[in-house]
Amino acid sequence: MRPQFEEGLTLDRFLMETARSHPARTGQFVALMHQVMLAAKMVSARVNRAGLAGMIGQTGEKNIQGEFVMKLDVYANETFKRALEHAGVCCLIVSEEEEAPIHIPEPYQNGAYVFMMDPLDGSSNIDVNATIGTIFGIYRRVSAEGGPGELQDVLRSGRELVAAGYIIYGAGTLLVLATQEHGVNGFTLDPSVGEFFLSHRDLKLNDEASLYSINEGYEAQWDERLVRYIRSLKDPARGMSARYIGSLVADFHRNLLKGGLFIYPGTKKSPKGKLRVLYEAFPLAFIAEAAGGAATNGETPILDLVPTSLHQRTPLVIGNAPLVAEATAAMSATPATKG
Ligand code: AHM
Ligand code: MG
Repeated sequence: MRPQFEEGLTLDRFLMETARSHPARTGQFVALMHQVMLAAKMVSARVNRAGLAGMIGQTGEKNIQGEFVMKLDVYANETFKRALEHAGVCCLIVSEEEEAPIHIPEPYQNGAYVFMMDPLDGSSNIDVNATIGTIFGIYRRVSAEGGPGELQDVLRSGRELVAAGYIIYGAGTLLVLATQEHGVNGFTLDPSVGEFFLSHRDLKLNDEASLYSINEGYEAQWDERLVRYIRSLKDPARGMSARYIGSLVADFHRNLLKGGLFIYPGTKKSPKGKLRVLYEAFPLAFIAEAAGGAATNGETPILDLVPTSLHQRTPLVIGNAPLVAEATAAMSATPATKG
């Protein structure tokens, strides 16, 4: 049975207490999470004064996905990278902002973990002060300890994740962490003391799911079955309502708390959709399953995928399990033949 943690517990103490129950502990996971907390606090502080500090706006460069890089994306990427490179806890880092895997530079030591991140998700929302976040997933390495990490450490099934989480920089800053053993817990940053405190204990998706989230602006590019399914959700008898921010992390978090369905489908133009397997879909699928929900690409549970490249994309259907199952069935139903 899981220990019951009281609200108000710091993330620091939560990590130490949960690590105690791990027979094979090396202290590296706790040390890694300390670096995540440090980077999260630095990015949170910068997000809060982004307008003042001139961080809003674009650097003028494009990133590897061909999108304009915002200044805050660059800052978040550098901050998380530095924090993790220097602590001797990672052997490889994968970032949305960098095409190649990031190896640990000399003279720092290689550690036991692989860290995958979208350092600042929802970047189109930066300059309108809407909620953005950092998404991360963590593997334990399979290659030999001590040396640099290898591609086999990262191109593997999502089922092998040891932990995943996200940090939301919104009205407040919240770090949500999911592990196999301790489920999903949320910790809110109190900026006046610089600590994350347990505020959302053992999160489970709300059963009374009445929200759906999809970018309906792309309806003309959808498969007809998806068009019909989304229309069916608008039947007043279903009592559903739409919410879509355009920051995956914020859309997911709201649906986690309120219950709902998020879909970023493949389209005629982009059959694999937009979202990335390793550092967007995998972490959120891991969290969704740990919170009693489900995630699929329409055919396969997301966590069963085994990516073959670092920046691979996938359609994503995620949220309450009954809604995910319903959506998947509707989207894969044999199209009616025209008579
Ligand atoms: P980003 O990682 O560059 O911010 O892009 C991913 C974002 C997600 O946060 C969000 O779900 C999606 O793009 C929104 O895309 P769209 O504007 O096509 O609906
Ligand atoms: Mg993103």
